Formats: sequence, structure tokens, C-alpha cells
Amino acid sequence: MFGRQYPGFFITIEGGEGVGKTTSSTYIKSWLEQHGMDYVHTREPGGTPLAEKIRELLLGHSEEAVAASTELLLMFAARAQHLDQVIIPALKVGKVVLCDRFTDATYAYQGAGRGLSNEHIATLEQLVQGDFRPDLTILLDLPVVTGMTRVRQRGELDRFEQEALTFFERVRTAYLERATQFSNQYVVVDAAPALADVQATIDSILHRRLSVYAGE
Ligand code: Z5A
Repeated sequence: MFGRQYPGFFITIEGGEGVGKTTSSTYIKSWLEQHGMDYVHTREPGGTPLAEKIRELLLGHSEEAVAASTELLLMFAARAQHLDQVIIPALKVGKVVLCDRFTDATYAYQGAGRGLSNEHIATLEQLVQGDFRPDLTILLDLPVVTGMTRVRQRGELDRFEQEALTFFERVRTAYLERATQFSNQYVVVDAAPALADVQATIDSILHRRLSVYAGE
């Protein structure tokens, strides 16, 4: 059920803009602490000093247009470093790794959003991570317009957040399609209800998927 390759457990949080990934990660961290689990919380792109520099390149605004293939390669360059330095070492010693976004985001944003081929993404995925995949992906799902309203209330928009609504509709559709295709990995959570209801749903998912791991 867990740790297909390593003794630890790898959880990823995915979803479009404004769905509440950071808010939910904070809730999951406190859940893991309450249940006495040793965990590492990290994010993509980023998670190591080098990968965080790549994140700045990817999210910052620049005069020079960023080619879609450059964006794709930078995502995987950051991921290779992150896997090597943080994710795999933590899983090897039996920790839970909680990661805000991972390769599913690449399929959604660079694949469906930018229109790059899924075959090319799969080739890079295989090169960088082999058969390694998340044990659990929590996909927070929300209508795009609702999510963008939340993001605009939050403040200044990064380079991705300035894309058109149609871009984010493609991203959302791709996520939902992947959730159907990889139903063992994914759990889809409706992110529209009040925060307490979203957290109650996440609580039951964690109990179901981590109870063996927590020794419950
Ligand atoms: N990206 C990519 O293209 N390819 C890749 O392979 C990867 C990433 C890995 C950075 O990601 C960008 O990188 C991202 C995709 C791209 N595009 N963008 N932008 P990021 O994860 O760092 O950025 P983000 O999408 O903005 O994540 P975030 O900061 O976690 O935002 P969020 O999901 O919107 O979460 P939030 O800040 O917790 O919630 C947003 C607001 O809604 C906030 O004010 C909350 O208080 C509020 N909120 C949350 N839940 C609720 C509920 N239930 N009701 C009402 N209000 C709520």
C-alpha cells in the first residue's frame, strides 16, 4: 500500500491556482505532527538551494520570453536535484515526504497548459525519476474562476498566474483526467466548501491511507 520503493511515504498536493494547496499543506503538517510521524515538508519547483534558484528563474518576470521547452527542462532540472538531495534520502530513512506539487504539475502546466507533448514529458520523467511516483496525490479541485478570485485577493501575480483563463481550464481538465487514469495514486478533494469541510475530508483521507504507516 505504501512505500513502493522506499520505507517512507510520499504525498503530493496538486491543483490549479487558488485551490488552497499551502493552506492544506499546513493542515497536513499539523496532522502528521499530532500522529507522531517524522516528516519533511517541501515544494516544487524548489526544495534545495539550487532548485530554489531555478524556481526564481521560472516564476519571476523577465524581459526575455521563456520558451516552453526551456520551462520544461528547468522544471526537471530542479526536480532531479530535489529528488537527489531531499526526497529520496528522506524516504529511505522512513520519513513521510509532503511535497507541494510534483511531476503531475508538469503534465498539467507544461503539457496541457503550454501544449508540450506528454511523450516528451514522460521521457524526461523516466530519465529523472525512473518508475518512482507519489504514494498519494491529493488533488484539490475548484472551478477556475473561483480559484482566480482567491488568488487575486491574495496579492501580486507571478508569471504563471498571469496566464489566460483558458490556460487554467486546460490545466484543470488535465489534472482531472490524470486523477481518473491513475486512480490508485490520486484522491480528488472538492476545494470549494468552507475550509473546515475541506480539512475534514483531508483528515479522513490521511486516516485511510496512513493508518497502517502510523501503526493505528
Ligand atoms: N509549476 C509548473 O508549471 N510545472 C511544474 O512541474 C511545477 C510547478 C512543479 C508555482 O507553484 C508555479 O509553478 C505554479 C505552477 C508551476 N503556478 N502558479 N502560480 P506554487 O504551487 O508555488 O504556486 P501556487 O499555485 O500559487 O500555490 P499556492 O501558493 O499554494 O496557492 P494556492 O493553492 O492558491 O493556496 P493558498 O495560498 O493556500 O490559497 C489561496 C487563497 O485561498 C488563500 O488566501 C487562502 O486563505 C484561501 N483559501 C484556501 N482554502 C479556502 C477555502 N476552502 N475557502 C475559502 N478560501 C480558501
